[in-house]
Amino acid sequence: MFCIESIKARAPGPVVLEGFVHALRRQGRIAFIVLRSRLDVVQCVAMGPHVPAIVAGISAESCVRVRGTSKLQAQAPHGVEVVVESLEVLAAAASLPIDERTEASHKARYPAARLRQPRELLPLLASAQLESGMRAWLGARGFVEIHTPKIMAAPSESGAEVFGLGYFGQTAYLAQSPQFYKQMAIVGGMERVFEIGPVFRAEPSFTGRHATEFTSVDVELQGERCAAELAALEHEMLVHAFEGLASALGPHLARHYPSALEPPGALHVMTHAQACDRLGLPEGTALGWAHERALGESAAAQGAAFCAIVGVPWSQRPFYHRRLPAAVHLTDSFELLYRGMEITTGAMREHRHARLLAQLAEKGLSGAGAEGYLESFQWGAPPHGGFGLGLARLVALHLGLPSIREASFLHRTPKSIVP
Ligand code: AMO
Repeated sequence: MFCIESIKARAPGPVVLEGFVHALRRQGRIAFIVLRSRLDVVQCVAMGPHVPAIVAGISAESCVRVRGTSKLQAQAPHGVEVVVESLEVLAAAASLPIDERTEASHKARYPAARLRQPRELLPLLASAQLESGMRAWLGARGFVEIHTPKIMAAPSESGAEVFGLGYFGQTAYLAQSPQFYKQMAIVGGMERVFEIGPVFRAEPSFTGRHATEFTSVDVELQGERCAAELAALEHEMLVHAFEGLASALGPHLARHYPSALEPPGALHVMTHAQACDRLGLPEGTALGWAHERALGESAAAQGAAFCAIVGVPWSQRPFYHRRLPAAVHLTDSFELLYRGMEITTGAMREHRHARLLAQLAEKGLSGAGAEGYLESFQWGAPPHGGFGLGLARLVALHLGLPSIREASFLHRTPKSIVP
């Protein structure tokens, strides 16, 4: 692994570099070998009678080790090049089965080959950077990272979208979210927790917004606040993560995904009723993707990439969301749209045991398998709330990718579970 800035900072001097052959060009007794490490490339120059021996048998994308001397060279890309003394082929590459022009679904079949293209690798590096930016922001505010089981005795969200699996003679379920567990951590006194981990949804959807397995950023915290305050907290976290991303990968993003460098602006907040009004819909209408896009456009017209919709009807929310005391047909919950697409659902939770059970019954649910979650509320659950954010959606929207597949290393859909 190498970094072009550190080669440049230490030039002139001896270097040993390992990387992939990004490009190879021969001009008589001179050969230019462009070496790549992640997104960085450096030009290596081999000269003299040993050139044929050095370049013999090197194919594009082979993994090689170059020993040589770096020197500042104004004409070279990034102003530095390496004069090659020896080159060792560590692993010769057969020609890649895909290139930049290959159709995205076919590219997805070859993840290792796909990532050799910097434009395909960059979203994954951006995703990791956003993740660490969020982690740092949360850690600095006293949030504790937890890891909760992904095998559960009951569905954690809607029963319809859950994968069941055989589990020693009984049925278990893959976690649709760490919802119950993150709340139980709060009831247990952890005060502020988060988890960044896999969740599973048995949704037979083939859109660019859905996967059957994805990474969810789940946050939960103790304290009396309202949904708009939770949305503001998430907005602050995301702005921080965007800034960290821009400073880590700014020049690469500017080249490939310039939309990632556009400032998101202030958070735009509206009630669900106002959203319906703005769209000319009857109050209480369930909002779909086209509605979200239209709301995103109207927020963008006011300079806001983020739009929070608060006060979502109870009929559209899960049993654990707290209702608004002055309007019990509404919940103290929010959806966060980014550039016109939902990336988050969040809410204040119903923390009063009797009311939680009443809401469960009102939704026609038995709570079977979720007894541990439900009973914990008997022991004095503090007011709390939180949210769940789909990481791939965030990355796709931030970079302007056509779908979450391009924001994922290995994308899972109802029809794709290989490789
Ligand atoms: P929800 O079910 O809305 O809320 O999910 C939260 C966020 O996860 C993302 N998401 C998806 N991403 C890719 N593929 C999918 N199939 C998919 N489904 C959802 C979206 C969505 O906004 N427990 C609550 C969160 C909470 O209240 O804390 C929950 O999971 O970006």
